[in-house]
Amino acid sequence: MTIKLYYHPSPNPAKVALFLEEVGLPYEVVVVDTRKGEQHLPAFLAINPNAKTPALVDGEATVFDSTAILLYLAEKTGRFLPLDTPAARAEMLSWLMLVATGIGPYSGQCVHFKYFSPEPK
Ligand SMILES: N[C@@H](CCC(=O)N[C@@H](CS)C(=O)NCC(=O)O)C(=O)O
Repeated sequence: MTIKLYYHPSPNPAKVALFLEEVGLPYEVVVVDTRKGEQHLPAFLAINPNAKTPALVDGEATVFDSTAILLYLAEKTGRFLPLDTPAARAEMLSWLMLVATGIGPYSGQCVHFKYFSPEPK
């Protein structure tokens, strides 16, 4: 069964699309237009109750949040994982979580406040 990637052209979904392209796994894009509010439709909320893209359905597996999806795909394919040693895993997890909890959210807030909710001058 083909993987379905619930996608909007923005940074977090792009991480997953890049991974899938790099490993050459076939997948089908399901567009979720977040500018039209499609992330709040019941059919999508059943896949990601957090109402954000990306999300991925792979047969019986449903996974949302870009970092969870990257780890899921890395484990499924055996790609982009370091040697299975505590030191190598620690380094990989540290950089992955830095992007997930530091760079990603703060970049998102920067775009939001700069373009969508700017301070009144
Ligand atoms: N922690 C989530 C963040 C996902 C996220 O913020 N997605 C954005 C697109 S980059 C989105 O769906 N925004 C629509 C909204 O917040 O309503 C992840 O890493 O997947």
